[in-house]
Parts: sequence; structure tokens; C-alpha cells
Amino acid sequence: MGMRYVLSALLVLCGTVAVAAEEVRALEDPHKIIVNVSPEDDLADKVGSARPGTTLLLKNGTYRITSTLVFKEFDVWIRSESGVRGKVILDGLKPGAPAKPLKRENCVGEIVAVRAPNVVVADLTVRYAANHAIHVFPIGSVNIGNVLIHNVHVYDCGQQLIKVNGYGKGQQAWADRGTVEDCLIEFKDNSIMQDQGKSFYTGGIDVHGGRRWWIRRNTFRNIQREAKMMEHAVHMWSRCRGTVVEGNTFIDCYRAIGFGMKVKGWGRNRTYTDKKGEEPYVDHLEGTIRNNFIFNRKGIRLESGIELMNVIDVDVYHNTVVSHDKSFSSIEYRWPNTRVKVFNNIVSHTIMERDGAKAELKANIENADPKLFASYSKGDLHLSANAKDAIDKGITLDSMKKPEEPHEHAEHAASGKTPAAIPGQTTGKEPAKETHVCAGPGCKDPNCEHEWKRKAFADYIASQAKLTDIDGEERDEQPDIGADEYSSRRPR
Ligand SMILES: [Ca+2]
Ligand SMILES: [Ca+2]
Repeated sequence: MGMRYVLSALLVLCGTVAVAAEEVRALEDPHKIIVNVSPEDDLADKVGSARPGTTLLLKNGTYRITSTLVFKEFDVWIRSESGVRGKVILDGLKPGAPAKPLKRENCVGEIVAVRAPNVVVADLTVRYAANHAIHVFPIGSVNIGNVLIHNVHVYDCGQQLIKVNGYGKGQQAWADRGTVEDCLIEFKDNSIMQDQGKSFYTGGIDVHGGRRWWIRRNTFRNIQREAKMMEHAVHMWSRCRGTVVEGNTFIDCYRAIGFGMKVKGWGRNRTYTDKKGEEPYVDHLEGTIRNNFIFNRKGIRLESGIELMNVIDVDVYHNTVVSHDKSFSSIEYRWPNTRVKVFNNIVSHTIMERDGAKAELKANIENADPKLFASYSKGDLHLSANAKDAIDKGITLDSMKKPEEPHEHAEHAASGKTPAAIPGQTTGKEPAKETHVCAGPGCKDPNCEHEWKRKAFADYIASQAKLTDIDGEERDEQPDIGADEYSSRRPR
């Protein structure tokens, strides 16, 4: 299947907030084994019997998932034949059970379980699980890498919609270098959220101990209920490392982005061979949060837009955080060991220090005037032509142009190898050894066999060479404050 572009027919109105139609690049599929699947087929069996190097190509329709689809082999893809994510639905509602009211006990526990490297889930919809729509966690003591979730619509599950865990009580293995991109992650019916009394055990993407995850260009919407405490739309913790969260739009989420949480080791946190982050304990190392729009309408509480909780070496720049109601904080950094940089952000409320945390703060705008935005009332957070305090007022960020490459693309599966023999996969607590360092575009290494991976990597390198904004537009020599670089031709 060649490279093609799909105009995702997404023009969704959420109150007054419009999510613009977006062009999503279709993945180029390298596989020669294509298994065609129809809704009447036993999909769990097809997934369970797929060999490495297989693509399961799903015809249009709703697939009733009565037992979890478990991906145990590496390099297996599942995607819709049409490339349109709304036309293939993996539905966890038990046969005969009502969809309204939506109840956890009427749904399968998990719909997709990814337990092997290089699995791709693309161009479809996943809904109605008691716990998670997609759960990534290793088998045994082998790390898994390069899981890709691309152009997927995920909604209405009881716990976290996408969950990434380590394996076992001693946490011998982890999931690294995952990518979640161009997805719509939301709640339509939040009655399914797991109620814990004063809070809900529910969120968007929740990653424990993962290294170099890349969360980009997604829309997160309505991950909130009754103004009660709940999990973040994106939460990276238990000593995740090198996360990049960029170019996402968050609408009506109670807490949008969280890095870190715990102030002490808790037996399920990751350790690294360089022992970084162990003494004193920190809960997230390195990473970048940039070019994100975060917006909550009147009546939908934003507890906090970006929370940095016991983290070090995290750069937070060029984000725009606006809530119509008063927030507890727009951005906050907390706990004595925290060390972060917070530059070029524009927020409707405050950037808050808590409990002795340290941040280098430059060129941020707090208590932003609503007139700075293209439409404050409708939540269009692009800059208005009159945003004199923001346009060309940011500091240049030469030192931040290249965050750690989150998607090393070092270990590709080659057909016929077992997971344990995949380059880069190791056992125990050691991080994956790098057997191949990609030279980027034109890489000659025979291990670097997947053209689409090379393209993704080339895109990434290109995006780093120039500092861009949330629209993917290049920033000029005098960067604007916030996620948007002002242009008179504003994308809608
Ligand atoms: Ca500028
Ligand atoms: Ca722009």
C-alpha cells in the first residue's frame, strides 16, 4: 500500500468548540502478508494466530469484541481497509447489553492488549471497555518498543483509555519508544468512568516507566466529570524518561498534562543503568512539552493545564493554556527536587510554584488578556492580529531545538526472529541495548528496513531543524509567545 493522504472527515462540534478537519498521513505498510477480516470473522482468533510481519486489514463494520484481542507476536498491524477511522469500530459492549446507560460491567475488560514490539494500531475506532481500550504491557522480562497508535478514535472506557504498564511486581520489563499520534481521545458518555467517591479512576493516556514516548498531534476532549478529581488526559510517571508531548489540543479536560506524581519510590518505578533520578527520587526525567493548546469552556473546570510533579530536566515551552473559569493553576511545578524550564508560554491564569520546586521562567504571559486570542469565546487560541504583547516577544530557544530523539527506531523486527532475538530487546532491568543507531534519511544500515519508519524519522529530524508551531508552521527569528506563531493565513 503506497503513501497516500486521507482527509479525515472530522469536523466535530463540541458546544462552541470546533475541531478542524485535519489531514492525516496514511502509513506506508511494509508487510507482504495481508489478512482480510470481516465483522463476522473471529477477530480474536485472527489476532492470536497472526505471524510476525502480518497486517490484519479490516473491512468496514462494527466488530463485537467479547474477548480481548491479544497481540503476542511482534510486528503485527491492525488497521481499517478504508483508512477512515470511523468506518471500523472495535466495540467492547457485551452482546445484548444496553449502550445507555453505559456501564462498566456490561463491557469487556480490555479490547486491545499489546504485549509485543512493533505492533501498529491504525485508522479505526475503539470503544466501550470496563478498563482500557488499549493496554500496552510486556510479557515476561523482555522490553517492548516501537508500538504505534496512529489515527485512532478512542472513547468511553471505565479507567484510562490507553494504559502502558511495566511487567510484574518487580517491574522487570517496560514499554519504550511508543508513539500516539493523530488520534481523537475523548469521552462522549462519561457515566462509565470508574467512580471512587471523591474522584474518578479515569484518564486519557497513562504511562508508567516508559522511555521516549512521543505524544503528538492528538485531540483530547471532555476527560472530566462533575468537577471532581481525576487522572490526566496525558500522565507520564513512575520515572518515565524523555517524553515528548507536542502539537496536541486539549478541550474540556480536568487535568491536561501531568509529568511525575510520586515523591518516593514505590516499588513499581523504573530504574536506569545510569541511576539518574534515584537519589534523590524523582518521578519523571527529561522531556519536552511544547506547542500544545489547552482550553476549557465556561462551566468545565480546569484544575491544572500542565503539572510537573517531582521531575527534572523537563522543558515546557510555547504552550497556550486558557480556561474561562478560574483554574487552580494553568501550569504548576511542585516538590523540592523539581527542576524545569518554563519559557514562552501564554496562560489565562497562573504559573505556580509549590512546595519549593525550582523553575527557570522566561517570557511567559500570565493572566492573559482575552483579546490576545483569535476567539477567546470559541476557544480558538491562535493569536489575534492585535496580540502585540505576544507576537515577536518570545525568547529564542536554540538550546531547546533538539529534544532527545524519542523514537530511535533502533530495533526493527526482521521476519522470522523471535521477540527475544530482536535487536535492542534485552531482559531484566537493563534498558534496551542500542545495536543500530540510525543515520536518519538515507540510512544504509540493513536493520533499518522499514521505509515508513525512515520517513517518520526523517519527518522528525526535519521538524527539529526548524522550530515550528502548533500548525506545523515554521517560527520566524523572533518567536511569538504561546503555541501559535501568528500568521495572517491562519489554519482553521
Ligand atoms: Ca514571530
Ligand atoms: Ca500559526
